[in-house]
Amino acid sequence: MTVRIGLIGAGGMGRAHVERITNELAGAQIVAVADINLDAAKAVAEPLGAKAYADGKELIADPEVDAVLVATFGKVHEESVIPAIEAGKYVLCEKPLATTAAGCEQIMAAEQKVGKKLVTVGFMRRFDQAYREMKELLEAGDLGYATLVHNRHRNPSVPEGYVSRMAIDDTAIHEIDTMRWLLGEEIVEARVDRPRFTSKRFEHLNDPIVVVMKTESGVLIDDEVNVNIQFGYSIECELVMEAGTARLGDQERIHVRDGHGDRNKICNSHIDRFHAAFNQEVQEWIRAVAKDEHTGADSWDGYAAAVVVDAAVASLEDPEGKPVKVEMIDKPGLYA
Ligand code: ISE
Repeated sequence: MTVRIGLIGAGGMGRAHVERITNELAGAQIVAVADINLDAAKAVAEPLGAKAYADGKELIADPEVDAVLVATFGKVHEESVIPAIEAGKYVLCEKPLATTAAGCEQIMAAEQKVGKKLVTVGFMRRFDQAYREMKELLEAGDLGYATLVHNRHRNPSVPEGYVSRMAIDDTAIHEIDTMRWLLGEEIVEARVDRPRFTSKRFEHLNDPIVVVMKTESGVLIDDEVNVNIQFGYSIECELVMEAGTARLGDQERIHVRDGHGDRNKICNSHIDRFHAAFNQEVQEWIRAVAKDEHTGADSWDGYAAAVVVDAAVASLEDPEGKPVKVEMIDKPGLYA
């Protein structure tokens, strides 16, 4: 079966998904593209012989669309995700699932009504080979349990429209999800520390910051979010266990040693750094949809990330930066 996918949102992320589905992955085809800017939708759709829509809801209602890929701005995710659930179609929604916990709860309510998990949240690091090996190593238990995790999330620069809370709801949200998944437990508390800020930032931005989180069992997680580091896109993670540590390779590139030094090329964005992880994520989603199965992070994971984001943002906005407890509803049975 070829899964017929409708893409909502023809921006950079959406176009990167079209490229991988069309040229790199198996089992699916883009049959429709929607964007509030109809010309942008047409520019992506026409070379593929796909239909173009200005309204995502029309794309969702199209009987030739089997599954929906949502790559619009986080603030408008609910307006595509909920109608797709109501139409009984599988959805791969880029992170965040919604920008508020209430939005995520509405999405979970819609899924519970249908009685089926249809939503996958695009937390692609769960599909990264190195993170997967780290999780396997931890779960094998030979090195004991986790005590600490150190993370560094660095972007070369961000545009002026990037505001301080985005360091958490747009950037650190990846570590928030990855840490819950890696450790297999919830984050219960978050605090934001502010070091000396870089002169490379726009004046309105707190940058860098360090998000410090604690899990149910007491694992301490730190996450340096540093979004104007200039030199490139760099993700680091070190898991500390009782009798050993595991560290992620820094870049998805070869290592060269020659007369100029010992080095690897530096990626510039998440799209190249996590190229293989995105491919793996979308390929597993396509296979799962064809078998009428769910895969990847579910709506509960989207909700859990949103409530940790809320706690961290509250600490960021507190002049004393006090730790804030994460408030969570009970997990609905559908996500058990
Ligand atoms: C972007 O949306 C991402 O998802 C990237 O992984 C992250 O590094 C970046 O800060 C975000 O803006």
